[in-house]
Amino acid sequence: MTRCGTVALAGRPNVGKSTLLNALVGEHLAIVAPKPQSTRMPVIGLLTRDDAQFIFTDSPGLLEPEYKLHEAMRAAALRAIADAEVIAYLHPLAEYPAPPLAQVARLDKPPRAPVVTVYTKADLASPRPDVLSVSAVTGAGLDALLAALREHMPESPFHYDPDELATQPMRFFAAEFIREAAFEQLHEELPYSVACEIDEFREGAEPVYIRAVIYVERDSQKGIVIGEGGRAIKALGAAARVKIETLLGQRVFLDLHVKVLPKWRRHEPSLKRLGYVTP
Ligand SMILES: Nc1nc2c(ncn2[C@@H]2O[C@H](COP(=O)(O)OP(=O)(O)O)[C@@H](O)[C@H]2O)c(=O)[nH]1
Ligand SMILES: [Mg+2]
Repeated sequence: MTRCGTVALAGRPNVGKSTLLNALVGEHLAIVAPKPQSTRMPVIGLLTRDDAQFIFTDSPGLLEPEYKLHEAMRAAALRAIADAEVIAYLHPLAEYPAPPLAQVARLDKPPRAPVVTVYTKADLASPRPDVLSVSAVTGAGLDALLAALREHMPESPFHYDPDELATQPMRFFAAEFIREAAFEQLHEELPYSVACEIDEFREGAEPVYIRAVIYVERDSQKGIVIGEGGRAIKALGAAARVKIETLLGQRVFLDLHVKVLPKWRRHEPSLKRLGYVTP
């Protein structure tokens, strides 16, 4: 009998959830940034190894909401925990020991699913023999982690083709990679004001034609994103295009536009339109 189930990667912002998802799946699916709170929506990654199929969900970090977008992010993180068959609770090894997940997530009651505590960024701390630790950078500990998770996975037929890595549509990843480029190229708080919407995704074309809108919250931000003579938006678009082409395996023409959606992070209808589900 095979095993198959969902594994939620949970933990505070910046503990390495997205990087670990990518390392496990072997493909850059989830966006990663040195700044916290880059992940806003769950990203699903699949790994089928021997008799086990792992359905990993990367989700936003568990945080105290400061505005409406954060409420949507926290709700998504809590849903991922509630829906999981196994919870991989991530915490940096350098900050050993991890506080209880229920405390970090402010859960009323302990989660239904078994919790496997995983210490991350092991390459940055001295080793500890008594805990499960991984480094997404060196790959150390990943096989042991999979073995530990497998023990908790229900017996079940596979839900997906063993060759599949992702379940979400390419337009989702396109929007995410544009945001990732924004996190790389824009400074300070500006990436947090960036949202992205794909207006058109023409697969039949060669190169694939993608029309995307970057939303910011104020006119002054729009000026910065575009930059002098359009230089900033050009560089951002070029970086995002390469990321999209890598996952898609096809050449892309990225037609990028910048618009202002005033205070969208605090505005329920704007959040809804951008696909963020508030509780
Ligand atoms: N040295 C090292 N850095 C890591 C590791 N995993 C993640 N990071 C870095 O930690 C930061 C946050 O990672 P990310 O995956 O975005 O964290 P998330 O917010 O929990 O999803 C990024 O700068 C990553 O490059 C690791 O295993 N080793
Ligand atoms: Mg993340």
